[in-house]
Amino acid sequence: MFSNKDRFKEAFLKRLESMCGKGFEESTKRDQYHTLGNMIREYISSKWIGTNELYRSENKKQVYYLSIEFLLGRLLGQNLLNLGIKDMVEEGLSELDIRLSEIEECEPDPALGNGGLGRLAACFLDSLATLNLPGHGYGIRYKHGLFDQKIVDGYQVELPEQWLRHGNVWEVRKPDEAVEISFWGTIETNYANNGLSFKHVGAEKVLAVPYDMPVVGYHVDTVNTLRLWNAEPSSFGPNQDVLSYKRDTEAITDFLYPDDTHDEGKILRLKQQYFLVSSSIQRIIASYKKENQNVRELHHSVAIHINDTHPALAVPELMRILIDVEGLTWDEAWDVTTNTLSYTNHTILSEALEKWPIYLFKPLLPRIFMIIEEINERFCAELWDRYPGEWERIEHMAIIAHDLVKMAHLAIVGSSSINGVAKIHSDILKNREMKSFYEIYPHKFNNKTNGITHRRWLLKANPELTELIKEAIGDEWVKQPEKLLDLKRHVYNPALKEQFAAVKRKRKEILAKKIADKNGIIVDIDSIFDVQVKRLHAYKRQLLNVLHIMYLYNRIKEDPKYTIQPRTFIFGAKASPTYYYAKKVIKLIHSLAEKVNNDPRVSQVIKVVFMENYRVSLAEDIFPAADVSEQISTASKEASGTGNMKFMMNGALTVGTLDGANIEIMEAIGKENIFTFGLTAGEVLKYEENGRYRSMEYYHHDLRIRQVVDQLTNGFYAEDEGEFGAIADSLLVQNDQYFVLRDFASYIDVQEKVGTAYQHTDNWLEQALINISHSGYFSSDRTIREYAENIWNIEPVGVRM
Ligand code: B1H
Repeated sequence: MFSNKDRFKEAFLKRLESMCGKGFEESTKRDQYHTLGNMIREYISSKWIGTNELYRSENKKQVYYLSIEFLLGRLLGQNLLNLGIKDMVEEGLSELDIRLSEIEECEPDPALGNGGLGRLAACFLDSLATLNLPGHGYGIRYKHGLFDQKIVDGYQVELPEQWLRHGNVWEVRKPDEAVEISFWGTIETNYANNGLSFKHVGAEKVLAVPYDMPVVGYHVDTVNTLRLWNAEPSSFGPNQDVLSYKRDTEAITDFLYPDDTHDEGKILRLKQQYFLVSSSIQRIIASYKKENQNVRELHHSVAIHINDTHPALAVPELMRILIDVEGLTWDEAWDVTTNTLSYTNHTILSEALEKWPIYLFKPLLPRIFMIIEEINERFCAELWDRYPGEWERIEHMAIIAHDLVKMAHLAIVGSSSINGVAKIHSDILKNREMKSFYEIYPHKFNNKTNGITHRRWLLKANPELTELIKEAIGDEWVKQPEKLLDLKRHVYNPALKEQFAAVKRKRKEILAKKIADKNGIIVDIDSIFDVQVKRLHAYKRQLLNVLHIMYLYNRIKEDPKYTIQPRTFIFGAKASPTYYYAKKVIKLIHSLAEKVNNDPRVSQVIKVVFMENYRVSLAEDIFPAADVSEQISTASKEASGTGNMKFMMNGALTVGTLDGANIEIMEAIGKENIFTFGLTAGEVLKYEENGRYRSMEYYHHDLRIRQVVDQLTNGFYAEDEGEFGAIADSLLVQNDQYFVLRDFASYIDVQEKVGTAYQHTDNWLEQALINISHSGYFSSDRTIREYAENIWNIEPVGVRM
């Protein structure tokens, strides 16, 4: 049906009728979306089956990527692109007077993740499939993904996300592969003929039903699987209240916790984590045993990756199955477990560190808790041998201490590999955060700098730039993104610069139209589009950006002769619903926008725009239109960042601190092609150690700072003077934990340089092109190759249909 345009059209019309029970004329856009989606899923299915059969028959090692989040974004366009049938379908549809882009808009944007961590998992899936690597994602099929954000009077309001309301055309329910998960109950220990055995009695059982989604590689026949688990009632005992049992069970996969880099510590979250881990590992072992006899050799055929600590219960769960079900000894099971598992750390922020109180943990997961106790005892005994008498060190490293289960310690002890997500982050793990573990396990620690899939963030999001690059250097880079470097030879070519400027302009116009439609704000296409889009968090310092704009406002008002390059400041950010400070910053951005955009003179040169409901699909409109990328986290706090890479790939210049992957971006493109400022990570960490920072001094000595900070609470930005009190307090009363005031002057300076640089158009365009040409290194294909070779030990399997 996809062999040529006419066949496609014919099949489409026929399918539309049979699926929707109406003729073409009466069909809605959504009918058309569902029809096309189903046709494509069907088209994929032969490749999907073929891939699975091949993996079975070749019996090569496979990796399972366990993640509590997969921030997929819409799949229709990406699948069409990867299958190589997008142009044909687009043409066929247009002959039926249907615009593919309008159909794509009908697809809900599955937001099964909060931010970088979940989006990284989605990029990895795309790279695994494209590189023909046998790797699959295991996650949770949340009924409600990350909330939809509405702005009402400048305040964030959260609405439940409803991606499954009209069904999901990509998924296949596999009830035959459902497994049972046990919560609560007690453990009976039996001393049978010279061995112990354990029986979990009185447990509450939950059924985990898998829903599989195909992951289509780009222009290859490999189709891997993303398996999302759904919680459903299992059998229940005679005394159970059926309705409340059903409600409690389904609650497990009801919603995604809306916290980014923050640990919620709720029992339902722990249930989610064990639910994901237990169902995944049970199934992985079952499918291993179909082709292999000996579970002692599991690690030769299977690698299981733990994405942050959320799936760290994989350590005791794998032990449980190997010992209680498969009958291995402790030592045998430990050998298999530690050789199968690997773990990525994504943050050093202490508020993100997962620590479960025993009083919650032990009753919910009694057997798992016993196993963790045993792991802990053996680990502490080893430490005692190595550091006799060093109680403090041992207490500090223990997996269970002060009535808490420390998930990071569990993951470190139970894995063969521990990696950070950018060089500086991995170094901080080794030399500070996890120093004591690095000392005993130096071989386990390594770095894997994050990447993004250029197929979504360049080919799909920016077809105009894609075409331009192809015209300049051909298309080898599409398969080998590092070849974008070929563009470097053309950077000074005036025609290319001009064409790039035209592409950027076109994308700015498209975004400007969206802004006009959604926000009712008319922005100047010739202004710098200066963009900060990411989760709202104090450490990411949206506030620094805001204070700079407040300063500019004051400058423009006070000095009639002050001229600057016009700028449009664009924000997009969701705040965790319970994060008070973050929500106040959103309100502040709106109050600032109100003032700036309505001032006759100021609004001639600057505008402030907050784009509601930032998500993957909106991001695809924003990155291609950006001139300036704001990556201004407090140095040492942003483990890597991945938005920075998406901007770079689309030819925006970075204003950034020396943090996360910004540093590696700078090393790739050269210092002269990035605008860096502020404290270094070393300086921040030193301040944190010696406690010598006094934000008040900066407030008193810099008039610009005093003015903007005072304006937070003197009625300038809110009638209610208390409205932004919490923000002012964070800066002064709480001594500015994230060094906003410390970096303020440096940020103002660098922003002035940006304004001037933009006026040297030729030079700016060259710098933008240099950024693009070095962005290939930051493709997740490079990252995934490194994981495959150095951590998972997996090889490509040549799927050929
Ligand atoms: C990142 C998280 C995170 N780091 C806890 N940590 C969560 C932690 O729901 N939770 O409990 C959710 C998310 N997310 C991000 O990972 C880092 O901040 C980024 O710097 C990094 O680029 C990204 C991917 O590695």
